Amino acid sequence: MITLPAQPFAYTFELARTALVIIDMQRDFVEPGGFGASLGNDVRPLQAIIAPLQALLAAWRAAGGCVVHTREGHVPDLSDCPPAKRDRGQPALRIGDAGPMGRLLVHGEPGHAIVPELAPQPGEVVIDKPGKGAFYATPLQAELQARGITHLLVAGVTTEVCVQTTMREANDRGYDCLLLEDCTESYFLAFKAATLAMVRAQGAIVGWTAPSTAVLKALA
Ligand code: C5J
Repeated sequence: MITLPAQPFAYTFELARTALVIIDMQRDFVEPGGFGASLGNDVRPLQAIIAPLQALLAAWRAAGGCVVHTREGHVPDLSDCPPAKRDRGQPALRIGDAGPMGRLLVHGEPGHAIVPELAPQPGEVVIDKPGKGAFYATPLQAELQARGITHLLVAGVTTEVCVQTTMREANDRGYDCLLLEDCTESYFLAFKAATLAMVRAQGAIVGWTAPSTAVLKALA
């Protein structure tokens, strides 16, 4: 068992029963010209988490931990994209439109890919998800159950959308979730801070938060 300092109190997990879940670290969210930028966002703050996440991923792999990557996106005919999702707002480009990195949030397009620094390795779980939460319309629950996973270390983007939605879905399914503070980011600083506070409020009502250095120290 590993116990590390976290908020609102110490987090305990067993390596063999814990997955590192990296949410949507796709070019479409962190690079100019992608889906995130099409909504008018400055994507640069999201790029800052690549380095700490890369260090954590390397240590987690070296320790033999289970790794799960998710990608938000849709099949090319957009049959898994509700019109409400595509039509919402007034973006410069919509899901499925052609941009500099190919069609936005469409499977197989350059922008749909995970950034090269965090690219999945053979044997790691890759979940393609049409929604914000990683459990909706995906095999994630089955993949975790098949591996005996009970705890999730959660990272990725964006904190208040796909990361938080996935944590809440996981929490309702009984997983103990730790959100890695410096390995998640939002286009909105205030939204990230609010999400961290919401997650750990009321005695870890959704989960715990800690910096990735706490995990690195525990694994060393
Ligand atoms: C969003 C995500 N923000 N991965 N997706 O639309 O958080």
